[in-house]
Amino acid sequence: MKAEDGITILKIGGSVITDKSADDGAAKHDEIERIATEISGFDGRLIIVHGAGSFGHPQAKRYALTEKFDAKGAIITHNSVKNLNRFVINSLNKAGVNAVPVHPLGNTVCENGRIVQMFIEGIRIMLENGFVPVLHGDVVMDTVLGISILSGDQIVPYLAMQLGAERIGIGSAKDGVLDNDGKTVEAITSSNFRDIEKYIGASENTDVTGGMLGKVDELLKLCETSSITSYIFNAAKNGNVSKFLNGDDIGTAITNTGT
Ligand code: IP8
Repeated sequence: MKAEDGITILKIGGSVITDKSADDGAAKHDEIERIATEISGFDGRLIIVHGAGSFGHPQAKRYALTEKFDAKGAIITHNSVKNLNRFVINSLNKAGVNAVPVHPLGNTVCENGRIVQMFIEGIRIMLENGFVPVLHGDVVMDTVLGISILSGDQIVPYLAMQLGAERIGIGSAKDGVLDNDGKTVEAITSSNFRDIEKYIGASENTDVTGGMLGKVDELLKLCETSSITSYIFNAAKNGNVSKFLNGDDIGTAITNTGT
């Protein structure tokens, strides 16, 4: 790894590494291990953010955390997603990646659900020293609501802006954003978003943070303020995480080029 290498941010969706239809944490350990092995082949500066899947969404829903403050529910939800993070960290370390956990609960403040502050100096130093920080969707403190649910989908563009990331990949369980015929949409820009928006289905499982539409929305906002193109691709397909990390443009590009 060279210090001048650009930063890559990879999100691994909760639907890829957990059984999202379960009503309590059910991890797909084989998938976590496969993805960890694919990541171990990468030699650049990398940040991983993973979703919560059944380790966060059902718990947040059970305690209605997007509607009201509930301290006990917040702790239960955080502890659950922290367990998933431990599985991810362990598999990455086993595969030879120097992965370290960064729990947003401890370093992030939101206002009405939007990040207003994140202590990222630690992440910067981790990257300089060859560590791979692994963040995740989490419960965080909120200046207005007390606590809010912060999606990994919001963390990714925030970090990309703050750290000037070069490449962003969102590994979901679908072949990118699909059109009405189930075909992958090649590129989404702010010009064609309104047409494509109607195809973007809601998540089949419990998702308190907006599913695919939430992802596209966050990445389009990033495009408006930067020239960073993001790729939404299928991380459940063997080899796709490696392909993305090796520089292939796969899945759907969310971009502002050509607008
Ligand atoms: O799965 C959600 O994060 P996401 C976080 O990245 C919780 O949207 C705790 C439900």
